[in-house]
Amino acid sequence: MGLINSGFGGRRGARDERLPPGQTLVGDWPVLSAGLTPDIGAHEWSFSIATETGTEHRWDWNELQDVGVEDIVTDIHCVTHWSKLGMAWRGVPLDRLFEDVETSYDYVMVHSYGGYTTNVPLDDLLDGKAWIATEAEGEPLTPEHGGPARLLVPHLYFWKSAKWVRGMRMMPSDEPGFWEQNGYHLRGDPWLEERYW
Ligand SMILES: Nc1nc2c(c(=O)[nH]1)N[C@H]1C(S)=C(S)[C@@H](COP(=O)(O)O)O[C@H]1N2
Ligand SMILES: [Mo]
Repeated sequence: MGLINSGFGGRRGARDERLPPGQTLVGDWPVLSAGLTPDIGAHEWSFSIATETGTEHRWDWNELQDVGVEDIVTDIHCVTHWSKLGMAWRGVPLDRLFEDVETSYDYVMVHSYGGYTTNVPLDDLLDGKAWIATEAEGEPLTPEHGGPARLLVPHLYFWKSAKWVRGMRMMPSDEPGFWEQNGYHLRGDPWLEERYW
């Protein structure tokens, strides 16, 4: 991966201040997938939120677009020490999708096509902090980067941003997803270096 020289003679610049501890800038966009890339067409994709009452809120591709997309510029940080600054994304805010969801549970298990899971506290998905992303850098998400749609939770390590996302299930307590069962931190704040537990 192409490393970008982030400093000028050791002076700390704006870029360094945006880099969490232990991270290195990359110019390209690495692909990190635990398994095979599922082949999901937008027409067969849907996203659902399931609550403790058995209620399931579901959006197909067109319904998701109708909720309303927004443009986001954000940095992303992978636990394997690479960060990418100022990426342009487009997606639907989770705030909008949770508007009609009634739940007393505080934790979410995120499920992907292909079987990947990751756990996120509900608070980390609301108040403008997370999106169902459908585009990056001005293009539809490619399959290897999670197309047609992935979760984007940029303030947490990038393993929380589940590719090929298909749904969320509310949970009464925090439970580990795929990488969390394999030693990754339950929350994953890059500024606190919550890498492993
Ligand atoms: N479904 C799914 N989502 C996933 C992963 C995965 O293996 N499967 N890998 C995670 C990890 S560890 C990272 S760093 C990012 C990588 O996203 P990218 O390949 O678009 O860079 O996706 C995350 N989301
Ligand atoms: Mo990662």
